Amino acid sequence: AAGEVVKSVPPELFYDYKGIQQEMRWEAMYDRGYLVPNELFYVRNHTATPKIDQKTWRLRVEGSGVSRPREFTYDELLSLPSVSVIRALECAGNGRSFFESVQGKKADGAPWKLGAIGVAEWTGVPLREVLQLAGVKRTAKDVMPEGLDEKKVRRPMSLAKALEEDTLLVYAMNGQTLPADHGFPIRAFVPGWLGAASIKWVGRIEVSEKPLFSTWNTESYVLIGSDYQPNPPAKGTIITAQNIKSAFELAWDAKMPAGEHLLRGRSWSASGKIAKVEVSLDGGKTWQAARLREPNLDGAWVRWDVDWNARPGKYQLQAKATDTKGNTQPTSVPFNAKGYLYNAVVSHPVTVS
Ligand code: MTE
Ligand code: MO
Repeated sequence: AAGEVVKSVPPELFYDYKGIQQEMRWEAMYDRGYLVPNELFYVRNHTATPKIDQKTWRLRVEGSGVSRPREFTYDELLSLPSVSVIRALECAGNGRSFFESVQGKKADGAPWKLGAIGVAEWTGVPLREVLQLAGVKRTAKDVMPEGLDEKKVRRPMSLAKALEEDTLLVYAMNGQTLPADHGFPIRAFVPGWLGAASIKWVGRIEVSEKPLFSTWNTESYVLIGSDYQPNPPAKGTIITAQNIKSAFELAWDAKMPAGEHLLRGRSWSASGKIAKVEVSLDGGKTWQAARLREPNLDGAWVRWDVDWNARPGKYQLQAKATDTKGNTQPTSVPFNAKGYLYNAVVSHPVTVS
């Protein structure tokens, strides 16, 4: 149903799945800058965007892992030291539709192509500041932010991840007050991890001396399939870090006139900067190095381009990125039931006439 997210999601900019999952169309990035503007950033909600009044909103920090459980008002939180980072946020299910279109196996969930990612500047208070004010214990193990949405979406992270300097409680996105759909008044931002760890509309943070679980790390956001082992109480491998991928800034499918084109795209890795991007204009037979365009920020993405004198015909364009740690995109990915972490090289269909 329409109206479940607050922002306007015109069909030329987004694919809509059930009114609550809005995928950025990559062609809309072609003439834009490094960051994805808030209006074009993908939205992934489990239910409708809640409306929260920041005057009555409180953040409660509690659990066996803190010695001084306490509450913060919005103003108290905003008065704490803050930092800004430019980083990618990506859904674990980004690329899910390719399990079906390439492998013929349908995975559960929204059939994202590659637009469930964005890069923004996130401004907020390091989570560790808040944890320290609540007297986080050395013996604390897991930290679990919880959303104020209908299903109280929540998912734990290790204390070590929570204490990293760029794990944030975010209140601004690209210099603007955090939009409702992206978690107003406060969202977690857990860099490099699956998007689901970056809990929106946070109202409570549980800190525990025991490992924490929720259905979002026992049933959802786990890799389930014959290549993965159950990991009780989780039904499979619990996902933490994201991987490496590439996308063309082209419509899906793309149609273009014959002649000279500047093909553009972006590549990203959660493990480091992109070292090189190779592009194939003939379905993987021959490859050429794309030109990389600065900036190339760690944990964000790099823009790249190649010239193409396109003759009439049907093409499968491919892009393959390698990061500075040597991670590269594989040719195939083992199937998992919920369709996470598909990062094989994708064939992008283009018709030139
Ligand atoms: N937080 C809450 N409270 N509820 C949600 O449904 N969705 C998660 C995460 N945080 C979600 C949430 C998922 S699966 C992703 S991919 C990101 O938010 C999406 O963030 P965005 O909508 O700002 O792009
Ligand atoms: Mo997600």
